Amino acid sequence: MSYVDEVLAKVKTKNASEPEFLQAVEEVLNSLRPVIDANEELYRKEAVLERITEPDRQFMFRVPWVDDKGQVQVNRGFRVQFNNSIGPYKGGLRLHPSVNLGIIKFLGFEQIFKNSLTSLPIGGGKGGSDFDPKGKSDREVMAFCQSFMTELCKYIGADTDVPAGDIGTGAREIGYMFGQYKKIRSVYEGVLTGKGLSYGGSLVRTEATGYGLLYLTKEMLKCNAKDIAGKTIAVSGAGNVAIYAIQKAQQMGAKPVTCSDSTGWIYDSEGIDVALLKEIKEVKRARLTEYAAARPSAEYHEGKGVWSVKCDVALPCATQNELDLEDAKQLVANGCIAVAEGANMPTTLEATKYLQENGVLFAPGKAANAGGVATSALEMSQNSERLSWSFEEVDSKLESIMVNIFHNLDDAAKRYNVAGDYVAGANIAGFEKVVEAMLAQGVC
Ligand code: NDP
Ligand code: 2IT
Repeated sequence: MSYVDEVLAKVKTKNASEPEFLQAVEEVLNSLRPVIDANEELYRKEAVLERITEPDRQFMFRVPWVDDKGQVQVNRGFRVQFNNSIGPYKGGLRLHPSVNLGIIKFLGFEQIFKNSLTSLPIGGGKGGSDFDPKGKSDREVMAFCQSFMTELCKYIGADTDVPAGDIGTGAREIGYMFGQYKKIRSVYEGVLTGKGLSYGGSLVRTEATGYGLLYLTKEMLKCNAKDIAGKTIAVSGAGNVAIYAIQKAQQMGAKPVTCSDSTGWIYDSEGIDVALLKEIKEVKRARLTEYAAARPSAEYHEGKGVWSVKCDVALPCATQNELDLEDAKQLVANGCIAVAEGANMPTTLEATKYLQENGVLFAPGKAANAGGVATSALEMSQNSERLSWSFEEVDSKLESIMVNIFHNLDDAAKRYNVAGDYVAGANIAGFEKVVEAMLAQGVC
């Protein structure tokens, strides 16, 4: 049995109840076969794959807090520190009722390779809780965040592990968590990224994931003799990543016509009105029905359906496994030429295969959405030197990081004779650097 198959079998046995984690490991290990096969003896002896698929450590803890009625509520908190071979653990905190250990592990595992691709010194980690911020008062969110950080602060630090936002964790939550960390530890340090601009945040961090997604998509299209300008774009999600992806796509002369949330989706034949979307989602924290009510050109549909809209480019920006085989078939039938993942693992394995086999350019999340964590690393640099860079400076660094990521994965795919397979290219390029560091540091 090949080394990859042997490790895949072991990982499946050990983590049988974690389907998302198994899906992520399967995708990465399968696409690493050319590299592993070329170094099989060394990697087997050094147990490289067993080590990289097992987190350094994982924390699970009780998060008790008091709701507005005086009732005590209990959530479960997680932090998985996956791999710190190339830098302190770095990765977001997801607050969503679906969160469990397997989901945090899949996100932490992806983060190892994503962070490596940024070319910045950050390791892989992820955390979160099954707490649902939706419908909670600001006081309830604060109570949860303070309780969550009361435990989490034991395991993190500016040179140890630096969390950030993800689904359900935005500027409000990061602010409450930062305040609690500072109070308990009495240290003012860059322990979180995505902070407010008045207390150590970086310009462009809010926009970074969506903007970065478009910088990479534009470069991918350009290198395949296509232009982003004039393209019709289908976007899913209506949160941080989706909003700024839509904004940058418009700035590039493309026309995003959809967005979605967990209850329904919008088709706007005139193109999405970003100011209206921001008002509804960032200020009012309301549903997309309000968007349709305010825009005569918009239709609201219940449930799922964004991928049925005819588009040139699809940008899934909501959550994992939101684009399945049926959706992929529909996209191909409608003439879609490119899919770039703003979310983490939004495309199922079957759908990815179908899209690639049908000539659709496919940029995987660990490359395409790396602009968020890359800008987090730039926030860490600014905190270390106690300076703040201008919007233009951070934005131009972000753009060059995304362009470099695309060329690194394109080159890696070509080196291993899988030209155009950007999934393999991203995994190979991300893996090579981490493994070199792991081997140099011995058995640890
Ligand atoms: P937000 O919480 O800001 O927005 C998430 C959006 O996706 C909302 O519109 C939400 O709808 C929708 N959504 C979430 N879960 C589901 C679900 N189970 N079914 C349908 N819709 C859902 O999160 P972000 O925009 O920050 O994150 C989106 C994706 O991007 C995630 O996969 C995240 O891991 C990834 N990502 C985020 C980065 C960041 O910097 N924020 C960086 C890199 C990747 P509703 O409001 O109704 O729940
Ligand atoms: O998935 C991700 O890369 C994020 N949620 C951002 C992580 C970060 O540390 O900025």
